[in-house]
Amino acid sequence: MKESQPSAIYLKDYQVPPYLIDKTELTFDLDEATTVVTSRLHMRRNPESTQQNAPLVLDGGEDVKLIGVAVGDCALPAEAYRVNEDKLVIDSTPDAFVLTCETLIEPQNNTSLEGLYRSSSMFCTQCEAEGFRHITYYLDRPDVMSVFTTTIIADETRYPVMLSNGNEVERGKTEEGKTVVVWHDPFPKPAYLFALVAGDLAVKEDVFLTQSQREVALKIFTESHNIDKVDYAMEALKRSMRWDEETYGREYDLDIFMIVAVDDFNMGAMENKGLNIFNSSCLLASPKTTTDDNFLRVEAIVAHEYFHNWSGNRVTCRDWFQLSLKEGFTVFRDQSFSADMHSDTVKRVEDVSFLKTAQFAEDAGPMAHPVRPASFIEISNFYTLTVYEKGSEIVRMIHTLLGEEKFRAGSDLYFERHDGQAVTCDDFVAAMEDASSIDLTQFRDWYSQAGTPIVTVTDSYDESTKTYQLTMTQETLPTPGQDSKVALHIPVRMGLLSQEGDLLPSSLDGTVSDEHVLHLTDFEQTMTFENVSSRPVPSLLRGFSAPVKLRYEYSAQDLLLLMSSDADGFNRWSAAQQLAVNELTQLINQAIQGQALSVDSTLVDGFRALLNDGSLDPAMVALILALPSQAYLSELANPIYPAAIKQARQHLKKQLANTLSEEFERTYHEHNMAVDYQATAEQIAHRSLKNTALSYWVETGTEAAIAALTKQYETADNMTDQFSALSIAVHGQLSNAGDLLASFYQQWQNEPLVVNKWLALSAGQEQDNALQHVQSLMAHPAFDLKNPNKVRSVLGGFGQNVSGFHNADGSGYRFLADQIILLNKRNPQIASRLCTPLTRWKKLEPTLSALMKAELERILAEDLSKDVYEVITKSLN
Ligand code: 0A1
Ligand code: ZN
Repeated sequence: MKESQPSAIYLKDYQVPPYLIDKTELTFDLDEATTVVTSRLHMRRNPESTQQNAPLVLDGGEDVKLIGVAVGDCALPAEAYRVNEDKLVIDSTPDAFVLTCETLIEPQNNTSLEGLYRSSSMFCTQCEAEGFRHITYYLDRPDVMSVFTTTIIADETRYPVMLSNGNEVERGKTEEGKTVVVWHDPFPKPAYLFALVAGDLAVKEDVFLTQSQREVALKIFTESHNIDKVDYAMEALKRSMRWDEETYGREYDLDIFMIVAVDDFNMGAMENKGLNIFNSSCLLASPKTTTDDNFLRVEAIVAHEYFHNWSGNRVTCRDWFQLSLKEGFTVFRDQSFSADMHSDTVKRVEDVSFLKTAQFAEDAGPMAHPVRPASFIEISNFYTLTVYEKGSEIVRMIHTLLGEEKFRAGSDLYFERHDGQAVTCDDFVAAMEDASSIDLTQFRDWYSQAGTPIVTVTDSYDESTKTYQLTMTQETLPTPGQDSKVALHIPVRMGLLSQEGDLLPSSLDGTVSDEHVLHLTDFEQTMTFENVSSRPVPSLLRGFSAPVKLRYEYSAQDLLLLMSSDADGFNRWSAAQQLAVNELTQLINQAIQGQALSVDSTLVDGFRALLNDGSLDPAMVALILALPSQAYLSELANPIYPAAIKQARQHLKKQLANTLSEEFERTYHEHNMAVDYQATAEQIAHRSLKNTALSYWVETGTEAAIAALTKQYETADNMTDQFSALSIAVHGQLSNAGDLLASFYQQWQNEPLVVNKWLALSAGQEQDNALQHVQSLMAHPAFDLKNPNKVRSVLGGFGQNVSGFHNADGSGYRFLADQIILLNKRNPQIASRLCTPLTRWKKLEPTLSALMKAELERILAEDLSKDVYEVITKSLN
């Protein structure tokens, strides 16, 4: 452990910056050995600051070497400034001045992938959240917005492409023959949106005509061997640009929009102004190498980064506590876009499943925090599911409360009022409120209160008066640092069904309708519906109208009725899922108690009906047939017995497969169509049902099923079908799984993104010697500890491996802890993310829990990065 431990910073301590930077002029002299960065910052004291005599304190990093600093024309003598750890402090400055700094950095030795670094043969940057300070000394905070001019000097033979934000305004040569390119971005921006790329890159070009008839040049850059895989991203970009005009009235503002793909990247992608940088796994796509899921992910991320141009760049965050201002809103925008491009219900089911599995777990664990955190040690740890996904749910609830039209008016007002500013979540809500005249005072608590509310509903029906009463309570359990909780404003969209499954209109507060939005604002509330002609079955929380845990005692009959008849597609899925959860919960308990597992007939009957109803959307049928995941069942369990969950799932799947084998076989063949691959909703739906049916069918172990799988693997003309066959063989533990894995690697060893999928699947393979297998993968030539995608594939895959990771001797936990210690200093962001599975130790059954805790303690004994330190200490608290 270090002597002085990292300390937290607090939202309540926010102060406006004492200095402003109107203009930023940067010169990069790029070189293999050292890169020289010269900055000229046009600075002045901030008239709004109360600290008029404060010294100038610039942020830097231990990896930045200061060569010289000048104020105006005068180089500062050594006694006029000091470098304290990572800050440059200048005690006295004029009110307005130009500060010149010369610094040296070594991008080739930068393994953290923050600031300027090398990926393959190119230079690239990642500055969000606080990466810019690893390039040069600066006021590296989002409320300091500046107009950037960037000069790049490099050897053109190695770096023919030299890019930065905005427009290219000049090109020339130095006396030594190096090439000089100057970029100017007219829009003031914080340093976290700065970007630079230099390399030998291929480009795909296109043009977009905006709604006001301006031509925008679109350019996607990759290493030359990947340029055949960007067509899909380019089309997705154009769809996004059009959608943002049509849906939000937002037009693109520069004459050029560029995207660059890099192989080494900590996250998915980054919205730098006019120059987005993408993890190649989130940009490149082709039918032969990319699965349906990955196509949709590329489209969603291209859209997400593009939408940030308004929600994030034109209007940005005042401080990092407000991160959800841009992320929650932008996720909501990308989710709506994908829903519009494909299927609304399918998209909602996928997003909600993810939220309920992963965000709910985060919100119930030691890292639980409000969507607008009140404090943090390391901001990189707060790019979380809570800030992103729950943040999006908050925006969605505002949309539900205001309705489409007023929501759009609120968004228009927000962009108009705050264009060019750095603002807060509260400013966003205020714009929504002002444009709609709807009071969101209580609603604002969603931003400051952590934890998932539990909403419990009971009901009663009075035959004689035809009235139906719903009583709802809400409770949010304590989270770290928040012992007592307030009642939130929870919108509950709902309707009533008759026992025959028909819509049952009702009257609530004088409004007669099939559907109502209830406002749960107290800890307990009763709603009375009038004119309800018969005893209803309630369809509650339609479309998942609020991120809560709903508790209502549905009978199996109620669930079957909702599953087959509810008007809301999302709730049809939700009822089916509840039915499966109920079944699995019983099986898990039997497994824990060492009893024989026995499956009830309700779910089997429900699935049979589903498979025999030809009128349903195949995508929805596939979603319903996919049993609740190991991770979701772990979220619901307390304590978690991983092996019992796995056993219950396997048992149920086999029972369903054996009982409904004919239905699965027929469904497989019905949806196995010969078509030219396209990533359209319709084709994706058929493939997903076909492959889901196959995964059941092979559980029967019949020769016909195995032969169908093998044939599909061998003859598939697209990665979705090939990889599905392979995964089914691996997860179904078929005897040919090993051979197929080997042949798959042989075939795809020169396609790194496909190899990453192979690494993840191999690491997740349940087997007796799972740990040794993962260790051999890390020694495999395809593995590279410097590449975050590969680390995520192997260690992420291993985290899902129940027999390997949760091995009773603790070896799986020890192995993961070793990798965290190894990466702690090299790449703190990745190391910190790898800690996530270990943060769940308190919920595990006692023996595993103790083993996991011991590993957290072992990590804590190391000299830790801020990132890892924060997660480990909070987990042990
Ligand atoms: N703003 C990006 C996410 C992002 C955050 C940090 C990064 O580097 C550590 C990179 C990307 C987004 O929301 O897509
Ligand atoms: Zn984002």
